[in-house]
Amino acid sequence: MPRSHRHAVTNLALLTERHAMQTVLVLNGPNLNLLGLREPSVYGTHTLADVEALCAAACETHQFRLDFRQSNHEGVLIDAIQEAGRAQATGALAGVIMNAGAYTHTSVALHDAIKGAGVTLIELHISNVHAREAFRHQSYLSAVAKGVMAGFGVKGYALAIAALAGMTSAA
Ligand code: CA2
Repeated sequence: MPRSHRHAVTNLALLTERHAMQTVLVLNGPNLNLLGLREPSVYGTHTLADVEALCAAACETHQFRLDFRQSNHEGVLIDAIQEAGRAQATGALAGVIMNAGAYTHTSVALHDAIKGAGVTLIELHISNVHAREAFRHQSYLSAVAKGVMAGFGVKGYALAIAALAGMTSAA
């Protein structure tokens, strides 16, 4: 095979590989680092490390690469969403699963970031926020999210990854 064709084949393989291994960003907001360590009656006994392992398994099933993060800082979350928007535009990122914690109920800045980044984002809550205090019924994220997952415990993360896989698969 001529050298130039060999390059074409290699490039095609790299391209296919890139699309087969899109990244999913799982973004966790304030206080979620305390998961499993406090309030087990509301959030269960799984730690954030357990959630990361569960997401890693779900990503392996759906042939995604996992980028798993947590921050207590609104600006850091906004930077991550902007970065995700750029990555999705290149085809490298399938989407974002975001548990914004209490920022869900307060943050116009996160709303604007998601909208501005044009990123596919699934809003996630471990608890059923609608069965809790009235202040948790309001979300600044829902209107700019592709979908909302709430009340399925930490298994919701795996369900959301499966939902993203369903959205991005060619079939
Ligand atoms: O149900 C969810 O996943 C929430 O997003 C969790 C947030 C809460 O503010 C939302 O209304 C619903 C709280 C995350 C803090 O998690 C903790 C876990 C253990 C101990 C203390 C806080």
